[in-house]
Amino acid sequence: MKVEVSRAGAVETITLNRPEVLNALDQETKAAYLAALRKAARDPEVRAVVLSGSGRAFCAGEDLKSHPEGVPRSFRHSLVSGYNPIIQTIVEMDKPVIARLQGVAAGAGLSIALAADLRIGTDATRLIAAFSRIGLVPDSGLSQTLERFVGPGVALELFYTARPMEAAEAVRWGILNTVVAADQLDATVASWAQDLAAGPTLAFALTKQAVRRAYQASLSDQLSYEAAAQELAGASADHREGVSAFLAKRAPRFSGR
Ligand code: LHQ
Repeated sequence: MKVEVSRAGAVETITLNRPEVLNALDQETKAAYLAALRKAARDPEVRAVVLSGSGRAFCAGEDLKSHPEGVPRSFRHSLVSGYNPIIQTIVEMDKPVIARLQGVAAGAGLSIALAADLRIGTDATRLIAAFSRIGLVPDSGLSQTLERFVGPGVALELFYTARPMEAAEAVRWGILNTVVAADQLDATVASWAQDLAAGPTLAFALTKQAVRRAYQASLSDQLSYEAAAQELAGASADHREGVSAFLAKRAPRFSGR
């Protein structure tokens, strides 16, 4: 299977499984990936998602060996039907998404990593906006997502040079949330994901939306959104449980509702 899905409690892990090509994405893999993401997004039993890649890399982007004539028939079609819905599903799903970045994320693989909510890496993590090396422009949201982390000057430097960004630099920019020893990566990702899956899922969904819309909204729009979102979160069982737990000086047991 080019994409593997596994479940541990309320955590769904979706793994790209083509290690021989650093998990590069051909047609079949993109279709299976999108289907797995959509299924996880829809399933109320799933309360956190981990994006992973098997072998030494997270994902090397488009499979450059999979096009019979060297290039896809239409780049636009490849994006509109393949990558864009993958990115939108990750960004819009109403549950936390963690990218497990044990090695290189390049091209659209980097775009996928930056579409996740959180990123956990190791000393071997390398982020490469590879597009200019093959005469292409950043796609799958990267011109926006990377620019938001580093600003326009560094984003353009990274796009023009396609130099690898090492883990320490990615931490400084806030791209990697944490870096751990390679042998601690799985335990750390599992622990973060389980904590998120045990959290107030509705409040997390509204928080994710709030942060996403913050880029477009005026302050007064954002204040209105926060008030409406808080009305919803405030009516949830998890809010009542959180307050009860606080008053009883115990840990909350969130149900996700
Ligand atoms: C690969 C790939 C790969 C196939 C490594 N494909 N085999 C959207 C719209 C439509 C079309 C175009 O694209 C897009 C979006 C994009 O993603 S464009 C960007 C595509 N990706 C790249 O340009 C990255 C290409 N890969 C690399 O630059 C290097 O492989 C990196 C820097 C990722 C890793 O370098 P190394 O660690 O030195 O590994 P390697 O190069 O030796 O790769 C290992 C194997 O994986 C090797 O196969 P081989 O048979 O020689 O062992 C590579 O050919 C294969 N591979 N990326 N994208």
